[in-house]
Amino acid sequence: MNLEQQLNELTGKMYGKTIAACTEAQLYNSVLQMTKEKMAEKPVIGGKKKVYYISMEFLIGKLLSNNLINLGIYEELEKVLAKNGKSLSVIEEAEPEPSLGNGGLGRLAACFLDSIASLGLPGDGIGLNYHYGLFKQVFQEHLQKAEKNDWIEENSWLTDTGIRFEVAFGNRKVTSVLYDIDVIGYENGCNKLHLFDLESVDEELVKKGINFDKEAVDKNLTLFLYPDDSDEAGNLLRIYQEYFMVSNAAQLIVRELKEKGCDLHHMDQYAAIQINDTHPTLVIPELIRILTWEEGFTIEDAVKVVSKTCAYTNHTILAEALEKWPLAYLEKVVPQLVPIIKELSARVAKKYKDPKVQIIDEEKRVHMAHIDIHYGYSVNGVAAIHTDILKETELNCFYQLYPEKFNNKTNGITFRRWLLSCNRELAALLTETIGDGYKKNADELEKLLAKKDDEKVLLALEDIKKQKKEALAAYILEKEGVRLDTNSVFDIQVKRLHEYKRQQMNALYIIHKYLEIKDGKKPVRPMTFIFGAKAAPAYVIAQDIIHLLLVMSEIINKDPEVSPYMKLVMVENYNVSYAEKLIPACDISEQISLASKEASGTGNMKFMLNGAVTLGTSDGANVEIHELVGDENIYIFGQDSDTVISHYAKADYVSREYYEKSPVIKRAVDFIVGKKALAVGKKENLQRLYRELLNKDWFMTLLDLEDYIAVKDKVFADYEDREKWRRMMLVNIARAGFFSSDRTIAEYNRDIWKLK
Ligand code: 26V
Repeated sequence: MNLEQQLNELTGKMYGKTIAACTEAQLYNSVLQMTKEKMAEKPVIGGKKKVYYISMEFLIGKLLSNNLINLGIYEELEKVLAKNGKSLSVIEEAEPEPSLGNGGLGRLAACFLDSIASLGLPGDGIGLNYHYGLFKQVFQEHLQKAEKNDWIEENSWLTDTGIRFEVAFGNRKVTSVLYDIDVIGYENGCNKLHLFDLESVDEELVKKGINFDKEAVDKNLTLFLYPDDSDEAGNLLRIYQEYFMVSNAAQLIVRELKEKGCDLHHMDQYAAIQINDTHPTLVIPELIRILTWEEGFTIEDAVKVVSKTCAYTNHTILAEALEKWPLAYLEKVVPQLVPIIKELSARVAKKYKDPKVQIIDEEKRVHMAHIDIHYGYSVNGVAAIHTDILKETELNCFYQLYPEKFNNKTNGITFRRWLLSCNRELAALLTETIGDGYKKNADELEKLLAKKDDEKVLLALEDIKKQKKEALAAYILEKEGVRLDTNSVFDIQVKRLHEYKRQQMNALYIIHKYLEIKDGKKPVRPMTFIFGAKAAPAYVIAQDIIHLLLVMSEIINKDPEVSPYMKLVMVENYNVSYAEKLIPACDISEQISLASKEASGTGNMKFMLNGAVTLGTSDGANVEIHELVGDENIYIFGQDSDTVISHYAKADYVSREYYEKSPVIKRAVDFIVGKKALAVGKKENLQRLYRELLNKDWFMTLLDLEDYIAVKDKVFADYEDREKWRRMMLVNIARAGFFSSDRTIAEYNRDIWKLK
């Protein structure tokens, strides 16, 4: 049976209709079903040893397009549908997006699963099946409101495995349900994403917005993904979630190892457990508990084998993001683990006197990262500069103890989603120009460098950028009601909202430009500034920054004197699907974090791959992008990480000095609380942000503002040298091969997992 017959049979069975007669939603469901069946026919990737990638977040995004590409049937299906008067891209819109992650960390986990399967390595993800992903963002009165964000429909990618485990919180027991999502490699076999749910979960608990009864753990455990912050009840629930995940993970792993006939004393020869940030740390004491209590191990043997099996990835140096749980919380949630954690802590205390490396500190807080470092065999950072900072500064005392455990694994992105799927036009041009070897071997993108002076290729690149800008402009007009000029320069900053990422610095540049236009200094070409960002609901200053951006967009877009020259749009509910539309349309990629603070960034890689030029600080993977493309194909500004770290050490940064010294800075900052802004926005929010910038500015916005303005002006000027710009686009694409997550995963396997 050919594809068309198969699909027709399914639409007939499911809806009693032909392809042509189905609605888009019915067709989506039928195509989903057909794709699932085809994936189920693929061989499961096997091998003696398997990696278990445990993570609280898998920001998988929509799956249809990617699965079709990896199965190798995208184009064929597209044709079949077209023949029947249907459009695959319209059908793709019907898929709900599972937002099972906050941002970079969760999206990285999803890219990794794709690469593990695409390299044919045995490796499964283990996480939670949140019923509501990260909240849905809506804007009301220039403020962010959070709404619940459901994604599970009657037909979905989830398959109930029939596997159930019991999880004990002290004396209280709950039952889990295991759902699997197949992860298909690019022209390869299948692995699994295991998502555990709570059998007794109750969606009725959710009332208005995203509020729910946080105490009813046996009903709420898997309702929500945590948006990075919370109150005390929330913190307790977070520990419940973490333990629920790792208890299930440990049971699943032990069960699979036994099925393979593994003597658990040699667990490390059959399994590598990658701990994605500290959130799954409790898997270490939990495995030790199972081995000693249920498998008759001595504590010595259990500690030894678990320490040879678990490896830890650090994703941030921000102190406030490193988990430190009060021992009292753990006593409440998982009393059964407390004696083990105490034992692990006592062993460390006996060996090392330095208070900085203890597991339980003097205030009786348990430092999760310290458990991972002492009782895991590998500690890795996610970009070269990040790992250096861990070794030299943040984790230096641990590096002194265990230099051999530390290693770097620079992040990567899957080119299937971030090129083949989101930019089919560019992929086609690349195939035409350099062949399609780059699809399996990303380094082959370098072949493009030979076309650096090929007018035809350069113009084709520019043309694709224009097409993508037009597609984005149409989408933004429909969704946000703002009309964009596709001859303008598209400058984009999309990522979670956080002070260290410095969206506020970008906002100050925009205010500065607005004031220049008001003064009569008009740019030679219109500028379009696009933002997308969610802020954790309890993060007050982040909410204020969103407020400022929304206020500014109203002021700018409604001013007939200014709007022909600049537009500002903050898109609502930025998510993976939106990213797939924004990134291919970008000219200038904003990566402007305070140096030392952005561990890696992965958006920076996606933009580069799609031919945007980076405007950034020497931070995270920007440093490696800079090395790869050279000075002439990137715009770097601002203080370097050593300078920033020394400001923190000496506590000598005073933002007000920068404000007072520079009339340009002063004028832009004052605008926030000036008449015009207050006429549109809220006094409370704007004044709070103003005071924060003047009196605190913990992430040093004003430190780099002048340099940022100067370099950004240069970027816009250079854009007018079209020939130069086209070549920059080409070099960026050609040098992006290093950032394929296939390379990252090959390194994890070579240095940490050693699967085959
Ligand atoms: C968590 C929290 C929680 C409390 C308040 C502030 C805060 C700030 C940041 C975070 C995120 C921690 C982990 C994380 O998502 N890291 C990101 O990981 C990406 C993948 O490695 C990396 O590209 C990003 O640079 C890094 O921020």
